[in-house]
Amino acid sequence: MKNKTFWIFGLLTLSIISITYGYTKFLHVSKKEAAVQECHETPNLSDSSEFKPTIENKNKPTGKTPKGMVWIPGGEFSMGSNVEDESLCSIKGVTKDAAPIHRVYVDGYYMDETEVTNEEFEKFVKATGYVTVAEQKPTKKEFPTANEEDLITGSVVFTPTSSAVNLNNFLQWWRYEPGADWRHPEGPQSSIKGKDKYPVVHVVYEDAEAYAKWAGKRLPTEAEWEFAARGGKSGNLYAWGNDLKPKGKFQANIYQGHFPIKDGDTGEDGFKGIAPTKQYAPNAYGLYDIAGNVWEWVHDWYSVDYYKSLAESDKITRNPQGPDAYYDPNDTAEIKRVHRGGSFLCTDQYCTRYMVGTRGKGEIRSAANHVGFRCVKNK
Ligand SMILES: [Ca+2]
Ligand SMILES: [Ca+2]
Repeated sequence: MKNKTFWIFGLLTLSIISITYGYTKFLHVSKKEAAVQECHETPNLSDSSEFKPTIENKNKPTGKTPKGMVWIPGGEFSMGSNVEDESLCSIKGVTKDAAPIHRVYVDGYYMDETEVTNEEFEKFVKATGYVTVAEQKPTKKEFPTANEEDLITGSVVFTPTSSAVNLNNFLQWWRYEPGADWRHPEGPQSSIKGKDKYPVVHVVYEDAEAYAKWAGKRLPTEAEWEFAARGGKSGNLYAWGNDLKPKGKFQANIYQGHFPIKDGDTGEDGFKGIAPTKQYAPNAYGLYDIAGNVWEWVHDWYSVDYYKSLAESDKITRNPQGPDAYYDPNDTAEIKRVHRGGSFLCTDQYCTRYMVGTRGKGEIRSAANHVGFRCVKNK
């Protein structure tokens, strides 16, 4: 990475990377522990009795289901995760922000059956002339201490390491790439030609929100996202059940092999890197890639203790919209909203956020090549 782009990499994108991988506890892990990179274990189901059955609403809309969307009935469900071995090779409690399990009710809604694709996003851009944040030159106003020559348009791209590395420094496998944006996911020399059905990436929260508004939709709340992802089931580890590979078959585009080294991704699940949408079976509600492929922005501010605050109430929380403000004591400088579902880079060696109850988070104006979104619509 060039020196002049290093600072902007830090300012713009440290949080999206760090947060996405839930590194905060990780940084406190000893080098000896962190060096353990090959571990393939099944997460322990903690106390499944904390989960109560999902009670789906019975009413269905009489109107026509919008094209490319599915009806999610809504209802009452147990939200969150109490699994301790979520990631980072048996380092317990990495993502305590998904605990405790708490009871939530959401009204029914339509949801995009896939992540928003390049083809769909292009229609929006053509219709509106919209310019994403990654395509806009950073300004002095936003980065007052930066030198003018360092204000370079671009985004963050995953870059495999040349050899095995200790997983305690994510800067080793991410770079700020000048000219990277949704049309050029790997940098200016790359393109989305022939990738119409791939999820759009390098979109920040406001880009996702602008698309949703144009489409007559909105971003899901975190509760809506999780209700939909669970597919009417309760307490499962994954959107499809409790076995990562039922009958030996992967159900989502995640990462197998040695992370994050060059040629380390074996693509055992069928894809090295990002995949077109709809390559795996949908969940019980007909949603594709709700786990893996790309992270998905949701509406809620990220607050580390939001679930705890909801669980302290003895009432069922109805249609929660997230906390009033973001809060992350481990990183007070960044403004974050929630990401859900994990990505093609999630691996049992480092980040198992493809597990259905777990959470991610991202700085609201930071983009990367593993974050996208899908929308919902009221009936
Ligand atoms: Ca894969
Ligand atoms: Ca996804």
